[in-house]
Amino acid sequence: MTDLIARLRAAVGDAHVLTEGDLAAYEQDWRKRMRGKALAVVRPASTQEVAAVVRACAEAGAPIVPQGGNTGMVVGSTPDASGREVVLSLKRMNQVRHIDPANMTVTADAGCVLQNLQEVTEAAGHLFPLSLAAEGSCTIGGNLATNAGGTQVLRYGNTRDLCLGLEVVTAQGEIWDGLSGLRKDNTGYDLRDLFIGSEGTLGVITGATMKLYPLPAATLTAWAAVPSLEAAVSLLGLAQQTLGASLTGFEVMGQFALSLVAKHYPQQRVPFLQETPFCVLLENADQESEAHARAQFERLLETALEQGLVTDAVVAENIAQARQLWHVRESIPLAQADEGLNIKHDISIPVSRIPQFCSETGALLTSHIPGVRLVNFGHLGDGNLHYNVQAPEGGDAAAFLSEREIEVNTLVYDQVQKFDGSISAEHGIGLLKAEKLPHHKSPVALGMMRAIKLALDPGNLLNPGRVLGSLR
Ligand code: FAD
Ligand code: 2HG
Ligand code: ZN
Repeated sequence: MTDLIARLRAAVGDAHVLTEGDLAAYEQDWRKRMRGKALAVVRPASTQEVAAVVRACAEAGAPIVPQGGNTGMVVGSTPDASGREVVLSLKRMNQVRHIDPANMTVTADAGCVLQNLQEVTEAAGHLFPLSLAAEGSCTIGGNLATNAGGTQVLRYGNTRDLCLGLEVVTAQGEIWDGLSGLRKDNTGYDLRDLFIGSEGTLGVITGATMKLYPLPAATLTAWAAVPSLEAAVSLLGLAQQTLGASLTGFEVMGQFALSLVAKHYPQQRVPFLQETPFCVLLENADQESEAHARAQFERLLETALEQGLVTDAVVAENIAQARQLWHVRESIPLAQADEGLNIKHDISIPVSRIPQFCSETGALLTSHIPGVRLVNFGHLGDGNLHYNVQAPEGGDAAAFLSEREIEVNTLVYDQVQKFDGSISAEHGIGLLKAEKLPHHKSPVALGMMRAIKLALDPGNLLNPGRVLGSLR
């Protein structure tokens, strides 16, 4: 392996091949579920350098773990404990390459931090709508590799829907320049869509061309107390009817999830916390004017109050207030982490069936595990719930996970299957859910996925074991 390290150093420079010192930022996943050991962390600065790194690793038979911001939720971007895997960090490839205003596209390096991409495009007068709480550290390459969702999917779709072209280094170390800004291109198989959502198992994304949108004239945020999940689903229907395409976000938050924010961040004010089992956060991005958006929002909320779908509501008066409301919502994953290790289920269910799913599954879980705490929130507008499970109050969270995680996952995922849902709506499979995938995907689908993996990466060197588990 000394030969490999020497080749990596030659490819990217000595200072960018890390083999000692504190590598926790690269070896530990965000949720602290696993800590691995890398053979080396390599930080290339260009697509050519990525290609040279991949070629060197391929010749040495060293597995590669691509890594962006390392904010993933399913342990996909950190090395295993073998000490054999090379972490390929894209963080130095962080430039916005080009904005094409007439084509409404932006082309950026894969390691470009999402918030930076949002800010640069906004300064140029455009909206890049992908938005999630990790945006200050996740990268556009990681967003593409996981096909991230976030809080604007209702209006703009997932990351896949925002992407027009990719640049990828293949498992053989070749560069595929697919950086097209075309909205129509039917010239055979869609290679771009193959790499999106492949979680680093098929190629290393080094650049992307993404769609831009006009900035809205006004964006308003409302927070509503709802008496039940059924009411939240009806409110979603009413909001879609009233606001049409202006409805850009519709998030639901359970009382216990919000109480964790109040507990761990007492400086934050959580509206209606004591009064209601669920709150909903709505966003209305209007192309006309703030007055128009406010009038529409008020009409919606008045009707909802009359119909008993909402018991109380507040519309943010200004941007600072809107940010505070979003901050409460986005603090839930952090507050949950502060509360202790936990089990996450990032599931999607047809929206209409979510209330029944929650009442049935909640009853099953509490009868199996008295005192279990459900941290329930998510992107209701997309049918995507974060149906998370926290150990009973005062219990040892690590012991709870080692004793009960398999049972809890089986119970929840069996319910998801019963309700025609998916066991991963937006976070992906990684290492954490790889064992579960065969139970929830048809043998035909799995067979095609394995065939694609072996065709593109016959040596199984790109993120081996993630998504598909062992290929043998
Ligand atoms: P990483 O975590 O570094 O990597 C994720 C996966 O992609 C790994 O398998 C890795 O190998 C692969 N990968 C990374 N870069 C590349 C590349 N250039 N080429 C090939 N493969 C690559 N996710 C959502 O979908 N919606 C949310 O609302 C959301 N909110 C979050 C909130 C918080 C507080 C946190 C911590 C996470 C959240 N996430 C959310 C999860 C996470 O932010 C996303 O999965 C994000 O897309 C990961 O980007 P990253 O750059 O951190 O990727
Ligand atoms: C979010 O929507 C993220 O905030 C994280 O997808 C979800 O912590 C989670 O379970
Ligand atoms: Zn989410």
